[in-house]
Amino acid sequence: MRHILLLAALLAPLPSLAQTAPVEVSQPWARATPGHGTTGAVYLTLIAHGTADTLTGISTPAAEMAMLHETRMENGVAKMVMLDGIDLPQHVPVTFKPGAMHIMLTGLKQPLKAGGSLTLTLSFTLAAPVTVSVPVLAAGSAGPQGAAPEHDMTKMQ
Ligand SMILES: [Cu+2]
Repeated sequence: MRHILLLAALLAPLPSLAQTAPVEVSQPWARATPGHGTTGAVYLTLIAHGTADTLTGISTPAAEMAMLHETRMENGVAKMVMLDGIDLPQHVPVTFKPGAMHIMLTGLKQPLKAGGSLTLTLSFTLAAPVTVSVPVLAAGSAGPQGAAPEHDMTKMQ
């Protein structure tokens, strides 16, 4: 009897030894690439539900390279800056969106077509990697469901 209880204990989840809670990936989307374009961008929102974490890498079978980029304005000129990692504060959504942080795909194996999708794997310092399916939206799209308003000034006090 004792060894059966021991086995049950071994099979039960061990919260104390488990990795930190998974990072939630919500509303991923990519913009359709015009023509035969080989460069694309993916946007999404991340929430670290465990401890604070860091997004350290991105990979996809759809492109040769996936990089973390941020578009910054410098002297009125939009510049893309490559980031090594992105800090994810605990429980605070971090949003990638057009004109700001984005995941840049270069060397796309085929153009991203609206209605299609691609698979993306995100790696973190602490949490286990997460693989998501990213729907491709029309080239002019601002995001899923028309995207949440970026800043609702009427609610800001
Ligand atoms: Cu970029």
